[in-house]
Amino acid sequence: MTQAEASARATQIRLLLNRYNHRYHVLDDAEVPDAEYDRLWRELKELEAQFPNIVVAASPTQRVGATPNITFGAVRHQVPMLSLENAFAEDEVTVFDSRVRERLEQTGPVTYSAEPKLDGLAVSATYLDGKFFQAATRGDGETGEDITQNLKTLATLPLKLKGVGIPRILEVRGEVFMPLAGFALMNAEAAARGDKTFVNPRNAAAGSLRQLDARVTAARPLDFFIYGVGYVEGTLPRTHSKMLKSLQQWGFNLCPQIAVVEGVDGCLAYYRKIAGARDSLPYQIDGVVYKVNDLESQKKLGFISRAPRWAIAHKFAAEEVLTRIRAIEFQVGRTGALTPVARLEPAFVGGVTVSNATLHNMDELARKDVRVGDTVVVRRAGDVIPEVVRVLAERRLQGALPIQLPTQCPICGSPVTREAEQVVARCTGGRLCSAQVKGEIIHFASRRAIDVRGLGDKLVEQLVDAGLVKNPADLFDLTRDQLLSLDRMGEKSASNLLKQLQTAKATTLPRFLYAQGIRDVGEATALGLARHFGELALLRGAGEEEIQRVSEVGPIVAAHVSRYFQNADNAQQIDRLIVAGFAWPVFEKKNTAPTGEGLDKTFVLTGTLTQLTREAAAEMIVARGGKVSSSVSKKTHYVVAGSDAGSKLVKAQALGIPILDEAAFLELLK
Ligand code: I6G
Repeated sequence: MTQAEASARATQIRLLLNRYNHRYHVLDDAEVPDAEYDRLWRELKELEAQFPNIVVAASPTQRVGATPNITFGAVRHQVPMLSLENAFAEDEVTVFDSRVRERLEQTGPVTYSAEPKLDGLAVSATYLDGKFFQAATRGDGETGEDITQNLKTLATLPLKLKGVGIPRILEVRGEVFMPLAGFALMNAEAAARGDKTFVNPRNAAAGSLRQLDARVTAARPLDFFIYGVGYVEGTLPRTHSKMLKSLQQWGFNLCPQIAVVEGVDGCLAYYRKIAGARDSLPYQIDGVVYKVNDLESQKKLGFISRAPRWAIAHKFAAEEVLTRIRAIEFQVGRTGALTPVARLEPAFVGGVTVSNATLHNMDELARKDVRVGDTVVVRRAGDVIPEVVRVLAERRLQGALPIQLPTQCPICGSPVTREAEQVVARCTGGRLCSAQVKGEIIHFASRRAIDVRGLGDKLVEQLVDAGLVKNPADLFDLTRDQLLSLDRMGEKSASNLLKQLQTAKATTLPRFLYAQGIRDVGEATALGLARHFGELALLRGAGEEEIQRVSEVGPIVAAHVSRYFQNADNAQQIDRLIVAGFAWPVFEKKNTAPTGEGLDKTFVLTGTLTQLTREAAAEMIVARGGKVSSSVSKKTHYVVAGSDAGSKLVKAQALGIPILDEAAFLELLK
């Protein structure tokens, strides 16, 4: 790259960063995910490092935040409010630690204070002779906005400090944030009134602090954790951790997860611990911060451009990033349902590289109006399936057209239907559609169904594409030679698979029923059917009316079940499976209806259950006339919380919704 090219690119990035900064800091309405901002910032820093002549004083890399808004009075910071260098990979933390040790000429491990990095707003608060005097936002690092009246309304901000040794002038710095529970409650109330809700707790905190009427701020659930000091006249302890202790004794609130750690290994172990606890913390964090604990060493290390050399923010992998839509395709599932899927330019998000994201269904696709070539925000948090959050409409290419539902199945060419009022569009090809056949076999062999170990999705695809298998029963006619004819299938794998197919024949009646993939018959319904009829033959001969007596089954599911067993193809398949050797222990018949009451209620399931899967629990609720919702609101009657329950549990607690553990839930269903 030439200097002219670098200069042009740098100008372009600066314009973008200034715009994003204004949207984020002044309008509290981020245009792009934080990761996109960080990426551009790093690119600019690298360009400026490579071509020092292109650096300009107004570059965002030479400033800390946004130019402050003039709505509020200006406060000049006596000591600039700096930002932190970011590290995203462990290697970068190792490099940071090596540099610290090199500059301090220290061979042994350095002691660090490790702290969560809250996702809020950096604020400074000044005390004169122990009395609260003034507060300001960070602004551009040199000058912030005067938010004295608003900060004063925070219940956890001490107006008068207590204890001994309080410096004559003390400026503390920290993060104002909105705890998740308060955020949930505030948004639930806003939604109930029909008011606009906040996108996330950070925006809510920023919006709440920048109110012209301090009474509005007072009504908002804000909190303030102190993480350091700015201008001080007086003496302080000799380490950061002891200084924090003093601040706590004088009346300030500290983040409870702060810890002192030894060396880079201590830092990384702390990072992993906090990352693991992240979803159960009552506030949002976006990483952790390591600070050299000894204040004299901090002084020796000093600053580089606009950040201290003695601290670094170790950020979590971004959960939202920008990428582009390469194509939108339709996947066909085992019931023929068409799911639009976005093919993406690969993006690193939530710690993994993602190249596909679900668009759920046509309604969702239309609502988000995703088109080929669009720049989109993609999100992946925890183990959740990656999804397209929104389109950056201003970046849409000319001529990009809305996506239409195909009229023919993209796999088999059969017509696609979509019943009135239904969100799901379906291929009408049935077993003529290879996608449905593959889906049916994958479901049949899956862990919770027949559980054929070693028969993965790829192998099923190979078997169907090679014409060796057209339905689940064909699996049991496979020969060793047929398997060996497949690509990358060796002697050992073939004989293992044949063995596994043999073993799988010893099953249970509920599993066998669930494995048939009857529409709307999940594990809980299969269990209900098995309990009621006890024997497969009785179920096969039963009419709709008898099937409806099963407590888990309503008229629609009864019709699906009865139709399934009357279908000649299905009947033949079941006969073949039984001839092949499928067998199960006699199932104890239990015709009594469940006595659970009050199940016409709305449930939210969260966390990991041990005795049953979340899907099975959901089905049991639906079968008893209840509803399952994916989000907690005032309309939720119960939240069923397994282990590692996260923000939904927090929200339920905030809204005062009854919380059931697994045992209490099963008791309710009895
Ligand atoms: O922006 C920040 C967030 C958290 C910080 C910070 C912090 O400590 C937990 N610490 C410093 C020293 C600075 N910014 C400059």
